[in-house]
Amino acid sequence: MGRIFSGIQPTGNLHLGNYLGAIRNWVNMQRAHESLFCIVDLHALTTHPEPQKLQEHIREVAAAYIAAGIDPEKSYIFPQSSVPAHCELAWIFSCLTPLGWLNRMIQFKEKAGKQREQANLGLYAYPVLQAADILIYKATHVPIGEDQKQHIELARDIAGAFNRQYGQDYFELPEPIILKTSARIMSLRDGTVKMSKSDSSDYSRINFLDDTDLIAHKIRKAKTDSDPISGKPEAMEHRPEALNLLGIYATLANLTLEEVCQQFEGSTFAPFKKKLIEQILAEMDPIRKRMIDLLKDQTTIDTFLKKGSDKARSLAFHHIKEIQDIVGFLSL
Ligand code: AQP
Repeated sequence: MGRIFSGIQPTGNLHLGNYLGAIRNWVNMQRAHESLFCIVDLHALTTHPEPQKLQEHIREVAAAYIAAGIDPEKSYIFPQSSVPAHCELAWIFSCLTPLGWLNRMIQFKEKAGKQREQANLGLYAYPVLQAADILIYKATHVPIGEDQKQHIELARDIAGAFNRQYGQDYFELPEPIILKTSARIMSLRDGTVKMSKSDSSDYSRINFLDDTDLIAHKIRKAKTDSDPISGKPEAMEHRPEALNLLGIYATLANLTLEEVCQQFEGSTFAPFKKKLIEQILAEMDPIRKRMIDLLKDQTTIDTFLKKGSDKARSLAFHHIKEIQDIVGFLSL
């Protein structure tokens, strides 16, 4: 039984991509692994949230985890900021990470865009903190979406750099788990960009808290084309929005894309969208209802978060003491 670590930023608008690409898979994994599911609020600071909104979004992510089936008694659900050792280790790693490694990070280039000079140091150093998030718990496995692969490779490189610098195999290199069931969900308005919390258009995504009517409306409005569905996914490569909707259906129904294309071959998108709406509602409606119930009771959410934080802190504290000793800090 390994130990897994993963997390989501509390930046609001938690969406179907976060669910199908991450949370849904974690629910199954927690049965076989000791699991830490973090709410990475330190990372969220790179986007300068209003303090009150940040608190609200942290509780929303916690409620979403629990509503989707993460068991707060078994797995650790906690905000990153409640375990100071993440930052302590991030500093030690910062001193071992060459700038050249960070300059290669695609996500920084994408997120900073043309405003590179204005981008904050936190965004640039994000993958170093992410490496610390994982390694402070000596996590053996990290379930991630395809988009996070480069960051996990960097975490492995940093772990290797630490081991070499201090001449011991302290860190085992964490393995990324990129599941077949972990679909990359694209925007409902542009099938070439991923569904994202920060997209300015709410019609680009299905949010966890969207009600039945809104979900149906968003899917009906989702961009498609007037051609019928082909029986082969390869024949639709130039139709990214169409492929995305078929992919969402396939993931929810636990089918392959080929099977879904065959099932709907020759159909236009209007009848397909009706079926897709049914699939999404069947999965997301009960989660939304549980989430709303949980959010009415802030004390219970905070109790779960406190419990998760206590467990995470105690594990991290043990490791940071060993690490401080290895690097030569005095134990006072
Ligand atoms: N569209 C997606 N399809 C599949 N998986 C996705 N994930 C995010 N978007 C999709 C997965 O969700 C986990 C946590 O993501 P995050 O919120 O920490 O950061 P992100 O990847 O930057 O997510 P967003 O929605 O794009 O947020 P913003 O807009 O705030 O940057 C990861 O496992 C990720 O793979």
